[in-house]
This record gives sequence, structure tokens and C-alpha cells, in this order.
Amino acid sequence: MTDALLETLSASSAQPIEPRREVVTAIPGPKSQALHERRVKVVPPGVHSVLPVYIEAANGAVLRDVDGNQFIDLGAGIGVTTVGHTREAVVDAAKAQLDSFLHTLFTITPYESYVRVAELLAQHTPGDFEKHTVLVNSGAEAVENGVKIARKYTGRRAVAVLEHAYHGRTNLTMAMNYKAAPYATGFGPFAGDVFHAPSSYPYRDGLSGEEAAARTIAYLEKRIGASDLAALVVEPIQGEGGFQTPAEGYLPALQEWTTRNGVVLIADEIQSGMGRTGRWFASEHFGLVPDLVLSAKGIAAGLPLAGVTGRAEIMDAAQPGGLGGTFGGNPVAAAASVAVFELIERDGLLAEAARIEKTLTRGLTALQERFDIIGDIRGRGAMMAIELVQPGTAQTTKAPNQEAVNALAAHAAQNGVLVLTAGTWGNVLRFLPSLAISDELLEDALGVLADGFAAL
Ligand code: PLZ
Repeated sequence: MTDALLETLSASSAQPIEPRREVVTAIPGPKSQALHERRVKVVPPGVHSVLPVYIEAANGAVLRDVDGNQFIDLGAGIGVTTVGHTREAVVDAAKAQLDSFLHTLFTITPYESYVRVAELLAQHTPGDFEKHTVLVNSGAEAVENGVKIARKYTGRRAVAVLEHAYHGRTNLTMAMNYKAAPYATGFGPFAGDVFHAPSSYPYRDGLSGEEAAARTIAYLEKRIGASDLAALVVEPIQGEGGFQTPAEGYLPALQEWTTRNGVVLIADEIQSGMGRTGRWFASEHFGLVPDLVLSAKGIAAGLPLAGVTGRAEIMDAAQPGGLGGTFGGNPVAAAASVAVFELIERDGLLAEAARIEKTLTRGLTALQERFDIIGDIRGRGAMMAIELVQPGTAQTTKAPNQEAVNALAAHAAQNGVLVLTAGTWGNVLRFLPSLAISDELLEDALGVLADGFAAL
């Protein structure tokens, strides 16, 4: 770090952030533009930024950029700062750990916070059975480990995922994503033995949970055969794919089938977990009790940490030394994570997610009554989305409307609201605010969106 950068950082953290939207320059402002000029000389275009305003400080549900603009953050770094930006309890826990030690490598000389995170995950993931946890650095690494463990446990080769899934950017997880562009295009060859089964997408397939599950299972049995299938990986509410929320009964029917056939059911709760949907894990909304649960993102409020938690007998299939990695379960990230678990309990954040769902549903339903391009409103808690279609097609062809989504996201950004897009056709606006966001900020952001819809 240069001295100049250190100075900027300490000056910016000295100025508290008022919880409000404030646009004081063009977006991006002159300082952001200057930083962007430096960036493009040293960072490749493959690393794309949705909104190139350079952030100086963040608190709660507000981001402040280097030009002094303040954004209502409806993305939370894609569902990472679920408890809010720079929450004091989390920052203090990380600081205390920074003062004692930064690294030992748990697989060389262990420390307590790793064990505590594993205890907390055992306690809060669905299912009342003995669970073991391995900690890693990123969501994709958790997916890789989940698959690796399931293969070792079952001795089988194949992995099945659902259509519209997103699981990461490593070689195996690129093969597991539904969408090729931009994640995989040109980056092959990819891992084999990955199969993409039809999913439940009530808005587009019109199937009941039972019918959609029968279709998924028929595919798995025909295309792979249960005896060759190690794992079925599902996102209980799909993330990047567009927040598809399965029809009632779909996930339990899959679970009944995987249990009967000795297939490991892995829930990728990387985006949907850690209180975001109003339950500790979204699986709980659907009566799903996965064999393995993958956590990341919200688990440490912004520090890199992820985990695979699951039935002890499955997790224990990996031989000693078979799991690990230099930074997995880093002590600073683990200390922050313990504070995140405590904060969710202490501040009743699951109830806050329910409040956010209510406020968003009310606001988005009012918008849908005015604007017929809103085809669907879906999700749970602070994980809600709207799917946009071409005018007049909401009841017929449901033709995706990516242009409207892009125009709305741009309008929001220009007016101090950061909202993320998603969806297989890029036609979904997703709302992933932190659980610290107030109804006032949500209503303000919805007002900006309403103006955006009116201007379309
Ligand atoms: N599984 C369900 O949502 C990450 C991707 C951001 P990593 N989603 C955000 C980007 O463009 O790279 C994600 C997810 C689900 C796995 C992952 C992967 O998690 O921590 O990004 O590796």
C-alpha cells in the first residue's frame, strides 16, 4: 500500500456515512473516472465492473464513492454484506484477531475460531444429525469440495445440476453453470460427467412441484442412471439464474429420490444462505434437508470464507490430508464469521428479512399494477426479484426484456441506487439488500425505480 492510499483510507473512514442517497457529481464522477483510467492500464477487461464508481467507504446499506456520491446498496456485493456494511461487531472481531495472529494454516497448527464456525454451521444448517465442516476461501471452492467429497463417499462419477444454475468460475464449476456466456465462452475444455437436468421454474414451465420433480427425475434416470450419480447440486432459490423459486413440493420430491438412490443432495446456499431469506438457510422454506450445505458470501460479511457442512458419515469419507488449502478458514475471516452468527441472533435479523420481503413485495406489486412488463415477482426475504418481459407478452409468450432491465439499472445508478441484474436472458432485476436496510431507504429506492419505469 502506498502512503497516499493509506492517507485516503484513514481520511475516508473518519467521515461517518449518513444513511441516505446523495448524488453530487455525474455518475461516474471525475475522481472515479481518473481511477478508471489507471485501472484499465493494469486490469484486464475480463474483470468487468457493473458500475465503475470507486468506493471509499460503506456503512449499513449505503456505499460512498470517491466523489462523495452515496448509493443505496441493493446488491450487498452480491449477497455478501448481509448483516450490513462495516457492522461494528464484525469489524471489532476482525480487528481483535488482526492484533493476535493473521495466519498459521489450520492444517498445520489449528485455532479455535475455525472450530467455532464449524459448530455454528452444524447448529444452524437444516437437519438434526451429526455434521462436520471444512472451511475454504470461496463459493466455487466450496462447490468443488462438495462434489469431491460426494464422489469419494459414493464411489460414483456423475454430477447433476439444474438448468439456470450458477456455481462459479473454476474449471469444474464453469461446466456446472447453465449459461455459457460470459462465464465459459472460450475457456474450455471443461470437466466431464456434469449433467444439466430440467428444473422448476413456475413462471415459465407452469408445472406443479410434483410434475417438475417427475421431469427432473426422469432425466436423471434416463440420461445418467442413479447408480452412476454421485451428487445432485441445487440452489434452493437460484441466484445468478434469476431467483427462480421452485414450486411447492419440488425439492422434497427430489430429496426423496436422492435418498432412496444413495445420491448425495448438495444445497448450494452460497447466495441464499446465512439469514438472507428470513431463515438461516433457504432450504428450510421448502422442507429440504440437504446432505451437504455450501455456504460462502454472507458467512463473514465481506471477508473471504466458505464452507461445506454435512452429514458426518459423508464428510468423513475424505482421507486425512484429502481436504484443505493454505488460506481455508483464515483466522481473521473466521473471527468475523463468529461475529456474523452472533449478530444475526442478537439483532433478530431473520425478522428483518421478513420485513424487507413485505416492503419489497408491496412496492413491487404496486409497480406491477402500473407497468405490464413486470411478468413475475418472486423470492423470499431480502432475496427478491422481478422478471421483465416485452410489453403485452406477460400472459402470452413472456418474451424476455433485457433492454428494460438495463435501462432501469442505469437509471437507478444515475440516481444513487445500486441494483443488480440477473437471469438466463438478463431480464431480471434482483433485490439483495443487506438486512440492515431501513424501510425508508427501500421506499426511496423503489421510488427511483418507479420513475425509471415511467421513463421507459
Ligand atoms: N454458487 C449460488 O451465487 C457466486 C458471482 C459473482 P464465488 N455468485 C456471484 C461473479 O460474477 O463472479 C456464487 C453463487 C452460487 C456459487 C457461487 C460462486 O461463489 O465465491 O464467487 O466463487
